[in-house]
Amino acid sequence: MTERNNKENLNDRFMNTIIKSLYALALASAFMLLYNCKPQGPKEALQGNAAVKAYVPPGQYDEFYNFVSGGFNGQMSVYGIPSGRLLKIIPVFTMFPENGYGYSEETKPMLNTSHGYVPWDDLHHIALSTTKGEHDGRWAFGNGNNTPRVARVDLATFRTMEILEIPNSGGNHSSPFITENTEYLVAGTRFSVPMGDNKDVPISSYKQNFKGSISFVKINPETGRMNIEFQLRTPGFNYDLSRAGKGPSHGWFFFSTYNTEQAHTLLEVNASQNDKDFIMAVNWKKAEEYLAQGKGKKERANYAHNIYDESTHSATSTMLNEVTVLDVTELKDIVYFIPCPKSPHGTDVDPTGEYIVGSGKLAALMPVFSFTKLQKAIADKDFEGDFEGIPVVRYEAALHGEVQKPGLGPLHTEFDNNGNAYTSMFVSSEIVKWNVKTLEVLDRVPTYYSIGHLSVPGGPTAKPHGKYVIAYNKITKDRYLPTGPELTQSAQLYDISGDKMQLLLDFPTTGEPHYAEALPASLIRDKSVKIFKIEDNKHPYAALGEGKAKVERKGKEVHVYMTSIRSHLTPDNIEGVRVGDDVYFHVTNLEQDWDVPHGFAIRGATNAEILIMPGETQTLYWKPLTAGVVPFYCTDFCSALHQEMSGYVRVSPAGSNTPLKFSTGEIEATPSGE
Ligand code: RUQ
Ligand code: CUA
Repeated sequence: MTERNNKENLNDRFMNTIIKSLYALALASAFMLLYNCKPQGPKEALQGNAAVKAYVPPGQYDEFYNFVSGGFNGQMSVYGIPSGRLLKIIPVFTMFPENGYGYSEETKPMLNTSHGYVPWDDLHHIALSTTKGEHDGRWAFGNGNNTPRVARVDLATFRTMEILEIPNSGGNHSSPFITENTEYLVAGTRFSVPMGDNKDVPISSYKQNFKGSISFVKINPETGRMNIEFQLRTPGFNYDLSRAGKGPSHGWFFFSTYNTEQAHTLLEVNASQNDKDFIMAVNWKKAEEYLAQGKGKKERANYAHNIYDESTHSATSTMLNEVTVLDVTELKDIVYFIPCPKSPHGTDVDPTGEYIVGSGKLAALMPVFSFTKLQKAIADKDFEGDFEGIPVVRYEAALHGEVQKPGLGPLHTEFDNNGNAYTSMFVSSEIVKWNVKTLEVLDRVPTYYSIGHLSVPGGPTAKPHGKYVIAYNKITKDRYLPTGPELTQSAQLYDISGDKMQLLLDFPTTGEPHYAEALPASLIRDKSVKIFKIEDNKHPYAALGEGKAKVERKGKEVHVYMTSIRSHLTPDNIEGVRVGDDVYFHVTNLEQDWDVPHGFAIRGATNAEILIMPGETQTLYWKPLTAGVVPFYCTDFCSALHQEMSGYVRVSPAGSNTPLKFSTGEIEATPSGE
């Protein structure tokens, strides 16, 4: 084909897509007219007892914890449901000045990667650990979408305990999704990239050189520790989202894919050509067999594994250098493709484990596949062809049925405990409720506006708790007081206990919420850690009592072993520090009482404060650059005498011989001549 022809071809396709998009827009507007986007005035807002249903009286607790991804803020936030009250922000992939995460010496290793210190990421999905398919309240996992990583948060401390980098990945979007007993967490690459020894190849050689990769991260059932057990090398296109099978389909994973066109430019047009992309069905038990037979190939790979140790209150970062790869184009029966209309986004498995829902972003219907039929089609070799040697199952052979006219732009589906599904419709801005067996649409409610993910408490598990669905919307527009060009992000709570869904509450969220999960508060409330026992503190620089406080010099390094207790820091007078020293304040909080953190900050430190929990030690690094006397203080209003909780460091010029001295409560006679 000549270049001109190529261009014309592209132009044609571009026009085609524009026409299709216009058509979709027109349909969308028609929908908007039908299902008016604006609330119908106070009538709708006050319908029934909406306010009462979302009201949690002062002093009372919410029924559910909602763990919400923060998207581009790299954090996880925790809300109470039904009140929508923000309870906590958990920094995961992002530095957090509020408590010193990523700023303190102890937490810096958490953000180490093969690229060095990466203090930001884009956290899209949450997975709460399960046992026998049900929430067990142990851990929350999250993905770093940009610099591929997965993280584990402990639900007893609400802290990030572990971050594992994912090598051979071009962006970790289809992650973290977990198996029913949290055996594995998956991390699938969104972008295919060149892999192996030669990665310096022309972008136009996508079809030959670009590959996909799915990491199976094994979770230690006792400790929660993660390690990459194996990676599947898969055909080069985009892997978007995933869900594990459960019950009868336990042992399988399902991934949505797009860009099976294998385009590398203007994907908006070029990746929307195929009528159907694939849902990739992965038989991971089969992969385990191959692994046990030694069929995996060891490959060099460079990636960081960061672990926070609760007894030393410190993280360590270890660089690992090998992964085991199983090539699914060579090893048969691990992977099958199911055709799925028009660039599927979400793929979701219902609580019984029998039905797999595909959500084509550009499709006018939603296919629901049957696991039983899929197994039969595989056994009967009922295939319509292959893709790079991988069998493509005949669409109708695996199909349970199609949800007709569900709405526009289906993205994600959650389930209740009565056999119903709830699908978010991005383009028509609504949640659509339908029956999983009969595929009949039962109800629809508008969302304000452009819903992305949605969450039913327990929605992805074998036993959904039901009751509510929460919408996480992409556009906020006029729902709140304007705050300049950037508006707050927005979630909405709906009651789903009746036949008809009912809007109860709008609440703002931080960052951009993608996926979220909710579990009953009773699962974790009572095991929440209140303090760290001081006698268990194994931090090498801890001062386990005021008598142990001291200051030591090792060359240019000055280590201050400091303690904090209401309402003083020990020592609070330090002399003998010199310009250019590397000063480490190791602050041990001696309190053994719930909710009494102390903070520490010193003037001019190019650093955040640190916030130290009872029984814990944290370290702030400071390099004084000018001589003088520098105040430091506690940043957390801890008692009536909090403002008194402060001290001074005297900094002398480099090379001076001011003796090293430290004290608290010592009053000397004013030295004469100084
Ligand atoms: S995505 S709005 Cu990054 Cu989970 Cu679907
Ligand atoms: Cu300690 Cu304020």
